[in-house]
Amino acid sequence: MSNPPWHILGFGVIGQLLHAGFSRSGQQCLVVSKPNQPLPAHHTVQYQNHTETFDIEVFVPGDRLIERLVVCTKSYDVTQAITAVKQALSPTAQIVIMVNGLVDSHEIAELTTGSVYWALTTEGGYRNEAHHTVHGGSGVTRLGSGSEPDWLREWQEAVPNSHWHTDIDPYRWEKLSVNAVINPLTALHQCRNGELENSELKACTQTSIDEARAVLEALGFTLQAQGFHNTCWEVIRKTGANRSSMLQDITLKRRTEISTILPPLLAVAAKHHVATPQLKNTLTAFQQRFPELC
Ligand code: KPL
Repeated sequence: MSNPPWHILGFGVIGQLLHAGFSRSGQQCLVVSKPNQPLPAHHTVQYQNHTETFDIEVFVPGDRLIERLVVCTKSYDVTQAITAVKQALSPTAQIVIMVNGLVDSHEIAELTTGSVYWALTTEGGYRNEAHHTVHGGSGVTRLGSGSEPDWLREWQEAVPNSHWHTDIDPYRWEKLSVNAVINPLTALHQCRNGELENSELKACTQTSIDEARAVLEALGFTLQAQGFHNTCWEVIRKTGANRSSMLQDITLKRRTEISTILPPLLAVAAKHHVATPQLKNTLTAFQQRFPELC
């Protein structure tokens, strides 16, 4: 029997890069469109040395139930987006949620009888136009939790440098911390990720890294805390040419994911009595500057 097709919910930068990966590896991948937002017939991805165009096959509800769903919407939209396709989900659906920011696992568990997995990626990309994505830098993708699902090999064919973790939580918090450092600073200073290393911004980036590292330590994620300095600077360098997703949102005057990134991290810091003055200042500055995009 052939493998069930993948379905992508949320066709932004990550959704388009994933769709391209599944298509390039010969796997069927349908895109779930938003009501009143029709999708074009194809989209284009500009890689480092070449550009490729991919046909878009749109999911039609009622055709057949969704067995494999990858959700890459904005973090604040996940619950609503899954609720909107709930009727089309198979009772045994495998759902992979791949977003920035913290999403409430309990809320999602109530929406499905299938299995829910979490994925996070440091792949960088940005859009020149709605359906033209520039692959801004290769990264690492981590997935979990529990025992390896039967679709893992196919996923790894489509998404290079993907790793399975029986416990994904430490990596979810690590990624949240990376985004808490990079995204608001790049948005506030309107700079590419790599520019955080220039002399003017380096000091406050480093202080943010130190504070986020202390939060990871307080949460008991020792391995991630120990490596956090290197992890964060490595993401900054590898995605140096990239405009962070938050800077892209600000530029397009779209709601940002700040509410699912800094406040959850600061709440945990407060609970564990970890001082985070730099991160708090960043949040305040962000809220004052972009009140309508928070
Ligand atoms: O996740 C990202 C984002 O922009 O949201 C990083 C890894 C910082 C890449 O830009």
